[in-house]
Amino acid sequence: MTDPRRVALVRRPDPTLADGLLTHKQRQAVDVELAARQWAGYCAALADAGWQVVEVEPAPGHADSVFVEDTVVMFGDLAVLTRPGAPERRGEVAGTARMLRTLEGIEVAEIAEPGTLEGGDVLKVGRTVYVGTSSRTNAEGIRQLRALLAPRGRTVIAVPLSKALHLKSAVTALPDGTVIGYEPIVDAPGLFPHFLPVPEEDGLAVVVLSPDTLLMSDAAPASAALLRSLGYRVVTVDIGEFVKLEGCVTCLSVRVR
Ligand code: CIR
Repeated sequence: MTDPRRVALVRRPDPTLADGLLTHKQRQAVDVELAARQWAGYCAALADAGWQVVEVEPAPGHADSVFVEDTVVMFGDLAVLTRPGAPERRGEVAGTARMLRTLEGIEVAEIAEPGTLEGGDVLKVGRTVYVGTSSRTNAEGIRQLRALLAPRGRTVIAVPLSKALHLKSAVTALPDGTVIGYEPIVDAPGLFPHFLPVPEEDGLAVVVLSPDTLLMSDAAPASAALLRSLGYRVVTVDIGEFVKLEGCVTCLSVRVR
């Protein structure tokens, strides 16, 4: 059994990565070897920040499996396995489930048919859990998540989403609870008590590496400068090949604790 403290789950890009699903973007050629180097750089940034980087077993033939965040959402010791709205992605969940069962003290629940939910739609801010009503997450999935979390003292707030793939393709959160987003693709910024627009779409996604350090794409210098001016240290990585497939920094890992 692995001690789950400071574990970050990742999944190596599949050789078919370039065939990943697209919803809002036009297909661009993806350099799979460059993507592999970018992925290694992303994992190194997590490790440098003190995370124990643990690989989930590959899901052969699943082009989008590198976006491991979509397969599970962690709420403290509770892991909620998802049921992706994209049928092509459902085969990615079993490997994540097997990995989670090797982590000590983690309780595993799951979203069941006909519910659908993808991890990219779930944004945790303190005890509040915002869930995007995307093309991948349905009302039944949100109901099931609410039923799992209400007894654990967490409130699920559903957020309309029409201009982005996932909720976290439009907004993410800073350690102090400020929700940051790229306003042109946020349906209802007024739903968040503290909302701060960032100047670049590539700048809306942050991974909280520690209470004062954020990981973000290197393609958003003005947003990075804004976040630095707020007192955060910002580490940047090149994830350009994954952005072509509608991914961002958050979706490439699951921080367990
Ligand atoms: C998909 O369409 O499912 C992938 N091409 C991108 C998933 C990105 N995941 C995320 O932002 N959580």
